[in-house]
Amino acid sequence: MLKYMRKVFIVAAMAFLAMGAQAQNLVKNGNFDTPLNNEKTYASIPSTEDWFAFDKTNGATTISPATDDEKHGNAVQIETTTDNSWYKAYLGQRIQGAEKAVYTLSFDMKALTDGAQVRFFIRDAKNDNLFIMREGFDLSDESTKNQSAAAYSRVIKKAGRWSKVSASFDFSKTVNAFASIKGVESKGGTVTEAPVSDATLGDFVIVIQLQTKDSKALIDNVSLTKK
Ligand SMILES: [Ca+2]
Repeated sequence: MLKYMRKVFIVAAMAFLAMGAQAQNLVKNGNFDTPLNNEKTYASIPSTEDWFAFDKTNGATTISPATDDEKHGNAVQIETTTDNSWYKAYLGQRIQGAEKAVYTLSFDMKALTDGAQVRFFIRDAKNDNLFIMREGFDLSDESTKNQSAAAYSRVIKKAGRWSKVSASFDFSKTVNAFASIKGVESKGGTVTEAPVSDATLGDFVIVIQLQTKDSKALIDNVSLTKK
């Protein structure tokens, strides 16, 4: 009996350790076990802390619940019929509370059209022009002047299979513009880096969207975890 008890205790302790080692996912319902509710789409960020479909394209982009193979089950399908600007249409979730640390945003994606281009970033929930900065992004680096300091973009060449997309964000820093450094400067502006505020850390939105027209993809297993 004692021997059995000891065995149970060891198994329980190991399970506990395994749980502790796994970084906490700040995204709720990242696997869409509860299907996305898209009965209503939003043209401004809602107060909900659940997934939401943001749409300022009058339906040119649709974001809807979908199901795939047994492994993935519920997912979300994004379909575009027009090119998409960063502020127009996206799958979003409002999150309240991160630390001043580097976090990795990760998700599974299955392109349903060849060359589907996904873009993802993290913005302040209230300020339209305040973004968490990409990890390691250097505003003065000439080689990345054509890139956004806020957003990552990936092209999935071949349709039909799942792949993992991930990149890291530095939650100690924000930038005041979405466009590329060169793009902002060509209009006489400046991209400025600033330390993150408690307001941003306590209320931000993760954004996942397709960039180009006539693209379709499934998204699943979204996580935001400390690196
Ligand atoms: Ca799923």
